[in-house]
Amino acid sequence: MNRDWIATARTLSEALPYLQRYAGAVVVVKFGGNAMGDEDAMAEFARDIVLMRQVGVNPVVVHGGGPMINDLLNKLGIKSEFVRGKRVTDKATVEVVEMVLSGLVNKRIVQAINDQGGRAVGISGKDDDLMVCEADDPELGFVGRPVEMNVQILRDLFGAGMIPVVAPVATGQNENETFNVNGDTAAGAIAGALKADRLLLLTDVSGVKDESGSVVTQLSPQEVRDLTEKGVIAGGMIPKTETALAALEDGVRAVVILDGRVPNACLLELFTDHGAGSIIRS
Ligand code: X2W
Repeated sequence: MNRDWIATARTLSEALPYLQRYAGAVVVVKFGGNAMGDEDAMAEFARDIVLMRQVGVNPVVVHGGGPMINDLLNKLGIKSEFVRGKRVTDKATVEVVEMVLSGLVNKRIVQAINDQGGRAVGISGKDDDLMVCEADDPELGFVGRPVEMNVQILRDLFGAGMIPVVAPVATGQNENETFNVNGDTAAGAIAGALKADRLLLLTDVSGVKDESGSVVTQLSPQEVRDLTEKGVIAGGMIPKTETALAALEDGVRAVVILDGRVPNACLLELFTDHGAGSIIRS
């Protein structure tokens, strides 16, 4: 018999304890704009999500789309800048953010999942008041910090066999307010409110690195704080590790920061002995 088939059957057999462990689990997957890649990579990501659902996991996809927002802002001639990893968002910008995230990016992911035989439903933080925000910092304009989460809509969608795909756009506490929420922040708040078993932050780096530049496969919250104090965790990694620590405090069991460009990154993490990226847990 062909060796490849024997290896495939063995891989499936070895996955059994993981499949049993994650049956019924809630897994929140943050899919960043930089991790999205081309159509093939999108189809592969979608396939992993559909497989998760097929084996009894309840996945929620929370997406970003920073590069896609930049593209449309450039075409419209609207200038944009980031302060501490967050986009300064005026009235014109928040309209573009909502169009791109709730429209283009959200529906692209929904379609990719449905093309693989899943039943994805695209929503934003506005739907059923899933995520209600207040202004994060006056300097940032319409950037939201989640203050109230209503995750029943996600549980209803799980119960109906659906896969929720959430754009990080939220409503405010006053009428007619729209907030732009950092995708990692939104994924952390949703994972926390659901007390998820796993929060997977898919990005374009291989994980949290130590002083020598090698990826640390397991870290405690204290180790994260120490590496941050030493300046080893810096730049774009800071919002991710901050999200991770906040989510753990809210009751998420573990957070994994991993490279979404690695083929089948989610499956590698959940269903193999190997794991992927850096896992942070108490
Ligand atoms: C982000 C929302 C999208 C996002 C933005 O405007 O770019 C803020 O910065 P990635 O692809 O995950 O970076 N919001 C407040 O987070 O996209």
